[in-house]
Amino acid sequence: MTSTSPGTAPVTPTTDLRHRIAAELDRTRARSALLTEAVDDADLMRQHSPIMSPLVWDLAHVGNQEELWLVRDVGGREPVRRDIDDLYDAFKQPRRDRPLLPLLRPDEARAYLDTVRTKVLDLLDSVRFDDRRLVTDGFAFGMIVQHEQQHDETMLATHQLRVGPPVLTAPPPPPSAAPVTGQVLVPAGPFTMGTSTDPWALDNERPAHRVDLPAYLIDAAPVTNAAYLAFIADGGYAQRRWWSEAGWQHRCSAGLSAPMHWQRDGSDWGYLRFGRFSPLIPDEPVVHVCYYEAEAYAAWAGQRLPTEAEWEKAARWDPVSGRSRRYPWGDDDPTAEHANLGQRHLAPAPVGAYPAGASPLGVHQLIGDVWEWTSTGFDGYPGFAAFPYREYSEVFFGESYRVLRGGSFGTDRAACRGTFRNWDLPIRRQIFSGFRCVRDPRPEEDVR
Ligand code: AVJ
Ligand code: FE
Repeated sequence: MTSTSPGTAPVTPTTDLRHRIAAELDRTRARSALLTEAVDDADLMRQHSPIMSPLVWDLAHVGNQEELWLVRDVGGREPVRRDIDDLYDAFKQPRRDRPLLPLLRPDEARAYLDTVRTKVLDLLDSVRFDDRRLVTDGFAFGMIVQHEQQHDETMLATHQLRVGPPVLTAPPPPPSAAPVTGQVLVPAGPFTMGTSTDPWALDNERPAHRVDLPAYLIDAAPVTNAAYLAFIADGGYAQRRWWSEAGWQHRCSAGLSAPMHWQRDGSDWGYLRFGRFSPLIPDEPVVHVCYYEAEAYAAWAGQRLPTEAEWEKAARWDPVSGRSRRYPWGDDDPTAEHANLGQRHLAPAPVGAYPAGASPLGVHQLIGDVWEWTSTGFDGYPGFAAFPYREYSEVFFGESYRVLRGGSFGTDRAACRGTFRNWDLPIRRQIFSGFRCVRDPRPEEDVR
């Protein structure tokens, strides 16, 4: 597997992995820089919502995690700033208190990130990828890339909560190639859920295991603004019967009456998106709804939310081979043709905009656009083992959180795949969350 040409270093799979890691680290840092250079220092230090961190906390926290895992653990090097570990420990510092901490100032945070990154690129040159499980196939580096990308998405959500003139720009998402409506039948039978082989998959995606499901019908596209508007117009928010007990309680105490960031525009609706007001686009997936709103809509529509397994089977199961794919379209990494990912656009794309990203059964936009709520609580798969630390996943296991799948327009491709699991509290809607519905076949429907 080694090829050499005169005068150049041998190109081995390991050299290739080093280059790929360096490129991913670099690409990711450019995104963090964009998100934090878009506003001034005072804005970076400010807290835009009590449930979010000041942007400068996210920035330094990303550097601190990189120092902990790559510089100290993988590299075995001396600490750069052991004194700031506690400040950037998410478990020691609740979000609401973070603006009061003696945080690194923006210039200090940037210098810290640069120092850490220089050491990481240096140790990347000589690290042995077969030494320990932590570095096998570059896992620790992949974990740190994903961590930074996840915080970048969180920072993007903070930008959405920021009050003030727009500071981010991006071209609009592509138009719909053809309308996508109705539901797709997923036949009964087993499929492989999770993975034991994807090298950068996180602990909660492992191990691969067989799940047998009865037949179900799943929406061919996420629920759109137009559909959600019909629920609102029909008094959906005013009728107790569509809401679960906990959902109704939350709807009342929080005074919910429409998705977050929606505003009345005369007799119409619009939304305020990254500081710009625009009329509602009817065929765009609804975004910024909490779990309880999704659940109520589904009940009103005579549907239910998919379980996590139903979502994953629709996204990964190939009826021809019986295999589970990495993505709905196959095993290849996403391109701009497949899915609306990576903050390339600052909005979900209308349904039908990504025909090349559809699953073999014809389910569209499972990856990208909006995170999709599932009815499943966040738990470990059978055989789960925390790796490399309990605080990433395991401490969140239980019924308090719901799993979301598929990634949003703000999710990077490095932190998104058919097996990737996100989770949040059912009341949260500052994230880029939407949903699709499923239903069980009726007895008279012949689904074999
Ligand atoms: C997987 C998105 C729920 O942001 O709380 C970031 C990711 N974990 N730092 C979160 C994460 C530690 C996590 N989510
Ligand atoms: Fe973090």
